[in-house]
Amino acid sequence: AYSNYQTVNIIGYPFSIGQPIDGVHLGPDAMREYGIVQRIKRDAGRKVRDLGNILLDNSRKGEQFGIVKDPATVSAASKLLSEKIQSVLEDDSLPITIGGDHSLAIGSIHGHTARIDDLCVLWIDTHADINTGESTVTGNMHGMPLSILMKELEKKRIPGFEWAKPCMTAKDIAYIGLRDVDPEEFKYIEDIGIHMATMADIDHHGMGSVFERALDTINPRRDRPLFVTWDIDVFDPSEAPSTGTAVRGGLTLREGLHLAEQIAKSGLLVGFDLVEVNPKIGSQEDVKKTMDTACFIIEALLGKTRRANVYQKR
Ligand code: EXY
Ligand code: MN
Ligand code: MN
Ligand code: MN
Repeated sequence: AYSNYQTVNIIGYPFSIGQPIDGVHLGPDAMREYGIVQRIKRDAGRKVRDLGNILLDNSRKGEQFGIVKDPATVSAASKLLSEKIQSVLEDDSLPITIGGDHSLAIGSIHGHTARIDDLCVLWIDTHADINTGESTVTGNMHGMPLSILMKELEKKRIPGFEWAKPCMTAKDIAYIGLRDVDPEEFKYIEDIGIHMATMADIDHHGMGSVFERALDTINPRRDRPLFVTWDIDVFDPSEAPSTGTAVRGGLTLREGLHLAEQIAKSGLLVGFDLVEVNPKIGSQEDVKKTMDTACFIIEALLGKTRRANVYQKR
């Protein structure tokens, strides 16, 4: 098992330029104020280090490539995250990156693949986040990170990401939770052959078998290190209202916990992101509920179960 790390390192990524709504860059500090570090320390059974926020440039320049907004700023910030992840992985710990918008996955996944061989990824999200410069309708880079990482889409890459060689292919990645996929994204997913478990699959098969089927696809011998990039908007807005691209018909908290507990139990987890919490969206109780949902998931990914309020030592 890879997940018997004794140290968990929290990295804050205060970035919002991948999408248009103000506030998502405040996610890391809002989660700290909410008590995420203490909550993990209380039950984690591991050392928890808060490494602070990446010192990045989160200012809009108004640059565009086609309709893609501020790709150079997104690239520079993601590069800093990749470098940070690589240095943290050197001292044998499990990095948790708290966003910030989902463009951060460019840096987190690149950083992990630079240090960990044979990495596979679960993309837990309402959205496919695989738009290219040609296919995007909004120009928002939080809808594009996977297109920058996929070898099969290298020819469609926008300039400015030369530092990040494409590091993922179809057999390395599986989606769980999709329900808002653009037509062009769906074409890419079909052409490339990426495994997708939509909300319909979850309704039909249940989260237990959806997880097993996803791992059967990307990790058949259960011997590949697993990275998880978790977009809080995968939840139903009733569970996580404070996020920029909420879509009804999402996960219940119980489905999310079932998935996170299975990931932890696999013993394969080597790192994860928790993205798109926006503390400026909705009422105070909306924000609190969203951050509580995020904390539940982080604790469950680190091994907390509903059997007992103490992390099971692996
Ligand atoms: N597919 C739409 C777009 O490309 O803009 C919406 C993307 C939402 C992305 C959020 C992070 O999950
Ligand atoms: Mn996303
Ligand atoms: Mn999303
Ligand atoms: Mn989102």
